[in-house]
Amino acid sequence: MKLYYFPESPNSSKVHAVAVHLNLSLELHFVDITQGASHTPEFLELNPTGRTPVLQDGDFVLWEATAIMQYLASQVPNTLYPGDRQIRADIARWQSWQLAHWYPACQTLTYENCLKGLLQRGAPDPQVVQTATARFHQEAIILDRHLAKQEYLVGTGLTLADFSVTGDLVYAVPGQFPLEEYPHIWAWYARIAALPDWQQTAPKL
Ligand SMILES: N[C@@H](CCC(=O)N[C@@H](CS)C(=O)NCC(=O)O)C(=O)O
Repeated sequence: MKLYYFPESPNSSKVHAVAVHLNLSLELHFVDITQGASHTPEFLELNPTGRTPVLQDGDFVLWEATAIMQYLASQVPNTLYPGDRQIRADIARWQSWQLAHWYPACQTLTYENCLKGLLQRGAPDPQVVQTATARFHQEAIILDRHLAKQEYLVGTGLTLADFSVTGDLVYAVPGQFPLEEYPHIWAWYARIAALPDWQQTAPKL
């Protein structure tokens, strides 16, 4: 299987981490999105949205990190994505929340407080940061309360849900996420970030 990816992006690194965790061998293809490499005619044939990551398994091409993680985890029996219907639904719940609510909350802070400067697009907009911070708190409270009760998002062990939701915390420090009030999120993130597969694949900040 081939993975077209941009290693500095959590969307790519979380997919890569799952493959490493499951001992699945992937042929890695670096796509330099900073140089427009995800908008070439060849790449758009693979993914018309012009985004990474993309998985290619023979004739089957799959984009969207969450779908790719589920596909990879469906290749071999494992505890990241157990067969039990309710556990899978619970994982889907957190992955859906991540896509719909957590990612947008984190992404705006990452962009305003970190990427904008790196891309030389000016200073953070205080109004946007204020609105994004309020939105971040709204979601972080839910996550922190949940993690006060259990070590991992679903059941008692590590699952795809943890890889999905922690991905957005990779830029927590440069993105100045207001995480001081959320000790359970920090402790959980530290546990995931210490995993050898995460260490091997996480963006090098
Ligand atoms: N919802 C997509 C988001 C993918 C995405 O936004 N990828 C970014 C990197 S973080 C990208 O490749 N952007 C290139 C571009 O938009 O030109 C997923 O989960 O895979």
